[in-house]
Amino acid sequence: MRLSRYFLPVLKENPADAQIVSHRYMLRAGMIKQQAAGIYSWLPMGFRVLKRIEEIVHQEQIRAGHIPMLMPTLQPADLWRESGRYDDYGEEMLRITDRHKRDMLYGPTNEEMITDIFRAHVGSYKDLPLTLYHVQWKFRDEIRPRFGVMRGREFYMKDGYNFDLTKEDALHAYNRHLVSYLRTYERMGLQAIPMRADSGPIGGDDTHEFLVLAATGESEVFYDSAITDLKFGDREIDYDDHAACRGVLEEFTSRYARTDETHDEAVFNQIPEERRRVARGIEVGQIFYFGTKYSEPMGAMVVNDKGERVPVHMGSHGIGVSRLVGAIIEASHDEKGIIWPEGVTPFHCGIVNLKQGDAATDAACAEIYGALTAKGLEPLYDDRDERAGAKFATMDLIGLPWRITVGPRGLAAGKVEVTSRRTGESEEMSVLAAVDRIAALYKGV
Ligand code: 5CA
Repeated sequence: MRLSRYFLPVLKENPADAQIVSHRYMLRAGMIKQQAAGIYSWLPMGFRVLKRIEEIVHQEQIRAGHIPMLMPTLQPADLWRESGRYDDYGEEMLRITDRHKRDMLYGPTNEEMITDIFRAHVGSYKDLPLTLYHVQWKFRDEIRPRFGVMRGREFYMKDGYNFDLTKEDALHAYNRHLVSYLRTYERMGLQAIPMRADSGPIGGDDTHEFLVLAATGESEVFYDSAITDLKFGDREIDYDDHAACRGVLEEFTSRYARTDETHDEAVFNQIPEERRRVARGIEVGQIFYFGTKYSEPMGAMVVNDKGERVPVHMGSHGIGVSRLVGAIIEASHDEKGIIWPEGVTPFHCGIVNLKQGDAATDAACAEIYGALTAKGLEPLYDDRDERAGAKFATMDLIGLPWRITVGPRGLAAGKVEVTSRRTGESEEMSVLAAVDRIAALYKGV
């Protein structure tokens, strides 16, 4: 993409109403525009990041054996009357009446609808286990939408639902989700810690939230600092292996880590004092096991191997896809702007032309652009007729992890400059070496 042809409405001033850094930078970097309280348009730069996060979520879900599909945003109220949640959900549910006076709602989550799909099409234990998921817009009429996309009213969420014959199998699905979530967040450059939490309106006793530590997080968290040493890394895991998945869950949940909802001061105080941490975190996902809470009232039954009809055991598992855009910025920025991790960056590399209109400089930029594109990478080429300082400021604000700077002086010596946004360190090298360097940095990302 050439910046002169792109749509990047960067703001020079700090927006007055943005209280936290991610909200400020998302507005300043032209990623989003607020349309109503808690409702945002995703401008091209923001949309790119959202899609990259969504793609990682899909890849890791599919790797874990889960099946993608798509359910609508609008749902009939009758389904929710069956589970009893139409009345229970309260004012967070946006209720809509259509022209035939039928009660509808904008889905805040999809347990009822997926259970309806299941009961219509599945009748035998032989079709289990089954995990279906989608990534879809949700609406929760939050009383206090704030912090930009972090607590929106309309937000983008991955929600998955497992159907299993037994509680033991459903707990394996829970463990499998925990493992796949660890991989998912690490690929986004995040450490998200599973913490014992409260299940709220979704229900059930078993639930973990995944929290990214950040001073601006909305949840108060209590944990043993030893937990932050754990990394999932690139270990191979067989998602059908119950013991292996349980082992990972035990490893990542054996240390004390709880949100304020489940915090227990007496248990916490048994940890050596120097390892006790009280901090804040951003909830980027949550997994639940709730047994037959929906399958029983809604009649989602299968025939087991003895010929008996039994309700299926279920759980649901969410990732806050749009919230993650903000959470990643909270975890990765400096005073100049965003610093995107390679896994989610909107463009792989910026190209800054220091002397637009100079034949040799323009040609070298075009060569780099073409070579990166040929390697399957997406560069953003700042080909505007602007001062170098303004170009650098824009690049720093939008946070591409790598930048190639091209100017007549360097070119005379056969060199361009490759700069890391994270460290600020630059290295001079030939055009070809720069292209190879960038390509190598993205191998395996
Ligand atoms: N049905 C279950 C699991 S799919 C469910 O809805 N879980 S949830 O309520 O925990 O939501 C899943 C994730 O969506 C949360 O962890 C959070 O990251 C994100 N989320 C929830 N509310 C909002 C909101 N108002 N704005 C942005 N993201 C949100």
